[in-house]
Amino acid sequence: MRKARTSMKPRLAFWLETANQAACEIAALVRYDAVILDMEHGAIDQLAADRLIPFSTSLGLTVYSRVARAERVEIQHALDSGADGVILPQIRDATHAAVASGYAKYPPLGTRGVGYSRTMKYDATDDAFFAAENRRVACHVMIETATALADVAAIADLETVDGLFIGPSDLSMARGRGAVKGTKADQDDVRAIAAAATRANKIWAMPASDGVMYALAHELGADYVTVSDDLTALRAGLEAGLTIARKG
Ligand code: 3PY
Ligand code: MG
Repeated sequence: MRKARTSMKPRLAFWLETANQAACEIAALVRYDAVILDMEHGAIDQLAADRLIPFSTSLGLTVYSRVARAERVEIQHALDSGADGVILPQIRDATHAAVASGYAKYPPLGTRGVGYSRTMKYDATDDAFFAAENRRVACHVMIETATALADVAAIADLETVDGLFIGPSDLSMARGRGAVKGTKADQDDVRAIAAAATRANKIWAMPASDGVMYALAHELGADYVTVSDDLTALRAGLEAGLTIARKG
């Protein structure tokens, strides 16, 4: 388990919304630390993910998969393909978190199924592998519903949970504040979740969509932040091209 890193800068991650190998290569070249395959909102299918995961790992990126749903098969696919961890969206409460995060860990800790896949070198294995794999894979639970926020201390305490990932947009909507604006209320939610993770000696992460949220993440000791995604980067690049033409 990684400890909170208050004195260190957060690791930098980007979301991958499409099956774009070049985006992973460019991100590695410009020194991102991690890629998050966005299987919840992106357009990446399982076969593409199975190829992108070892490809990104070979580039030196840490690879997390935000699974489409916090369900057994989605979680097992990501981990069997070799992802370093899963991020579980739309967790409702501590009971839901206990069941869903259990799918990421082999017994006796959890209930992950045995798959004879890439991580098992396509072969049978031994007890030492299962123990090591439980330590290798990270399970980060998203706090983005009002009920998960109410249960955040109990969620952070779960043995099968290695960290918390804040979903500020859904949390703001769920708490009746509409679109996230980075207000004091949004920041107070971040502080509460960071404090729960830190108290439980777990890491936490969040999207840092602007300098204010990045500074907050850094101040509170986030382990990693997301600062872009392949489609936003593409849009910014295309818009930059138009600016050149308009000035000319
Ligand atoms: C949210 O803000 O709701 C997220 O899921 C982060 O992308
Ligand atoms: Mg969300």
